[in-house]
Amino acid sequence: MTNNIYKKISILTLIVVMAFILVACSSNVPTLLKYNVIFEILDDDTDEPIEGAEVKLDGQTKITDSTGVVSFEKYNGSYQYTVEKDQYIKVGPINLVVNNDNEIETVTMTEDLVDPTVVITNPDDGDELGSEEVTVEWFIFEEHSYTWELYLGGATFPQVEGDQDDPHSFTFDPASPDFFGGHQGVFRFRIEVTDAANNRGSDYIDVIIDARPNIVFGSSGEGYYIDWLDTEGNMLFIYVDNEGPGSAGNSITRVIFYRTSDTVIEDIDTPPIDPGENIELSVEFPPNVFNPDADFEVILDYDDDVDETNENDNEDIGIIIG
Ligand SMILES: [Ca+2]
Ligand SMILES: [Ca+2]
Ligand SMILES: [Ca+2]
Repeated sequence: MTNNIYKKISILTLIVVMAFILVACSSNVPTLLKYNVIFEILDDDTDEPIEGAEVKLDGQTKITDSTGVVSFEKYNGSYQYTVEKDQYIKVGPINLVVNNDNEIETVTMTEDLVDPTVVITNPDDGDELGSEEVTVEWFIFEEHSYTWELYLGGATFPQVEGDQDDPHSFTFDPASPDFFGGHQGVFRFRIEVTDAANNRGSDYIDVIIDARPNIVFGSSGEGYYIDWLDTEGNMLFIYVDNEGPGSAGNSITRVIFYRTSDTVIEDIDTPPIDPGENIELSVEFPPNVFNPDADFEVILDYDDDVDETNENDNEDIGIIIG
């Protein structure tokens, strides 16, 4: 009984194995064969072979020998290739099909020995920037296709990049925190161009940018920076404006009240002020300041927390007639 079962199983196994072999032999299963793909790279003007051309096929890169030849081995399939060589116009990507045979691909390349020329036309070298938007503009002279990159300041990554079809200009606000906000100095704007044959050209300008804030006495709306409202608790109001192009961070506004025989100091925490913003600060008059008039001094950015375009317009003396 047990024997019988084993026999049945082994016969079944044999049938399955034979069936499998039969299927494998009868169906036309393609054998995995590699074919030679041979590139021959020539100068289209002289017909001479180009040595040292970089042929990239399906992600694999090889360099042509002195006869301008390089070869790959590929299975049947469809692949893309490019050919690059300095001072020749890049070729590809081009589609190549391997179908049961070796392939010989002859590629002719066009020489380009002329570097691209770029000229920045705006702004001018030495221009002073920082209080309004600026548009960088440039011309590129190059008979073949090319790409360009604009670098602002000491950046190692381009601010913008494009090719011959993109606008050759870039508009931005130098005083924005994304650019030079809060800073001042000489900054270089540079264009780098690379043509299709990998020739390079560049131009730069050095511009002076002052994108710092400037904290000044603001306005109550009545042309004066202080206000006294006796009905709201004997408060002194001080208006502070940022008339510089950059944003001002936190600062301290110091008020020194002069009394008959001593002084009282009040330091007011002053929040960040955007360019063009006018904020209101308030402080209570200490006792006995009115004797009968109230005399005081106000110093903006007392601890010099904010680097400003003008540090010499931060102090004033006030008097309110009692
Ligand atoms: Ca060129
Ligand atoms: Ca100032
Ligand atoms: Ca300051």
